[in-house]
Amino acid sequence: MRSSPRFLAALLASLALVACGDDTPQASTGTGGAAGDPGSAGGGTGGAAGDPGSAGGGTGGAEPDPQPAKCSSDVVTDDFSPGMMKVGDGGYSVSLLDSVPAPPAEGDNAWTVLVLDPEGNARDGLTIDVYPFMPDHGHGTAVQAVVTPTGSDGTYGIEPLNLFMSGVWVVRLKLIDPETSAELDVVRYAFCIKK
Ligand SMILES: [Cu+2]
Repeated sequence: MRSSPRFLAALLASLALVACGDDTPQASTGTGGAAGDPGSAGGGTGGAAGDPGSAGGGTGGAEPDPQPAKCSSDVVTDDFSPGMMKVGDGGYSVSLLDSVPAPPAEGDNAWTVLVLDPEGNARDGLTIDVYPFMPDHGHGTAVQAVVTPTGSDGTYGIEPLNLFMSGVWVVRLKLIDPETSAELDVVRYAFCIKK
């Protein structure tokens, strides 16, 4: 069940979206539709090229960085902001309420997330599987993040989120119904992690 074709399709679709520099629509609010047809992954019709080079916010920043992160040029990353929300194909939303440190950085991070169901209700009691992954290197982390409910308001703590090297990390959160083991939704964050 866990590696169902639907999941794989969704993953591929998301990767395709990321690669096409079109990740932002996932963050849109609104209940409408929840269409989610992962099958459209192969789409990538004309013009989707984009200029991935503009992803990381560019050079020439004010603060000198002795060891700038080697972020991929073809993965669009998110700019961290507290509360940033991702909506999965199934209509569930995950808001990243807080990250320690903020923005996420190399090493162990602690996240607090809020999960809402498609109707917008806080959703407690879910199993959340956490998959940090570096797409440019093809590896995750050996350190298993522990997910702990932090209240009865749909919030969960995630730590340690072991982003052990600088570069692009895609953190995938899989929402699972603990009673049926059914996968309810998947959302993902992508950050350029710096030292
Ligand atoms: Cu790596």
